[in-house]
Amino acid sequence: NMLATTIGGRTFNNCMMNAAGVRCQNKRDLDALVQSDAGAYVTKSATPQKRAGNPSPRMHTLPHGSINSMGLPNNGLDYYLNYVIADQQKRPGTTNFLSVAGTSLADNLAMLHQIQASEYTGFVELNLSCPNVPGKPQVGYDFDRVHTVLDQVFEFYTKPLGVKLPPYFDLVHFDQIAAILNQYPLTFVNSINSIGNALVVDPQSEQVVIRPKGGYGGIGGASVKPTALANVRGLALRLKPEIAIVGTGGILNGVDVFEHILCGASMVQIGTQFGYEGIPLFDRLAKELTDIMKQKGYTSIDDFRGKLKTFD
Ligand code: RRO
Repeated sequence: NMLATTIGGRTFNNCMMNAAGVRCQNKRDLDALVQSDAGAYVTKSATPQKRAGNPSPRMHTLPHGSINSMGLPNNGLDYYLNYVIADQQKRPGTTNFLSVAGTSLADNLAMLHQIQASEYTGFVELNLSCPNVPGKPQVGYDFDRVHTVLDQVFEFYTKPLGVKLPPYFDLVHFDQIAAILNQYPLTFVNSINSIGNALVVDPQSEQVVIRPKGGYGGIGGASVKPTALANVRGLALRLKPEIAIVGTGGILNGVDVFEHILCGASMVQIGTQFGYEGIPLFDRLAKELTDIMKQKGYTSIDDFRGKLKTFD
């Protein structure tokens, strides 16, 4: 199987999956992903209790992507934890991703204690990069805070864990975040979340396009691909080899997947384009990446993963 990948000793028959937040909020969405060609699914980031999220309109389509300020609408941890446990009983041997995004350290620790005590054996993606909860800064931009969170998490948490990071824009920040992450037994790092707190203006109506936060929201889709690739590559070059990279951002076609893998991704996630295209996306991307690999004579993603060439 040409598209297979391995993370933390778990094998996935396809290196492509949804990104957290998009079409993964309820059982119907998740069942559709289970039936799809995706190699795994990730659930909408959970908080301890159900949340309605921010007022609408809270997502807007752009010519080259999307802007959102959803504000963490979700069904609460119990809902997603019950789903992934039932699924692992139905399909033993498969691994999926349970995303959690507490709006406080206490909430994250409480959720991880509950997951640790449960039967769940799959991956947890700890979201340190939600840009859209008013008054709650992105943890991933506060390096001391990331250190504190991970110190407290790994005091007790022993199951496979990864973190979802915001994009970084300075090489010194790649150095700083990698130096912190390398101190912990992380299974993976997922880069990037949306480019937070952007502002889209409609000149015709002279208005912002989404209601929350005065129109500020996170950008996803085609326009974030160069930032995503820089982050995937920047982390791949700095993290210890035991930490796999999940590449997210700007994937619309097989070429985009190929580029993420060249930059070091072992798995890729698709958010905005999955929102626009739905389940058929995964079959299309699998065909497109397979065609590229065949043209180049590659038989596995390990043949080119992380092997991007530079001039010096
Ligand atoms: O729900 C959201 O507003 C949201 C989250 Br938690 C996130 O991590 N990234 C994003 O773009 N939106």
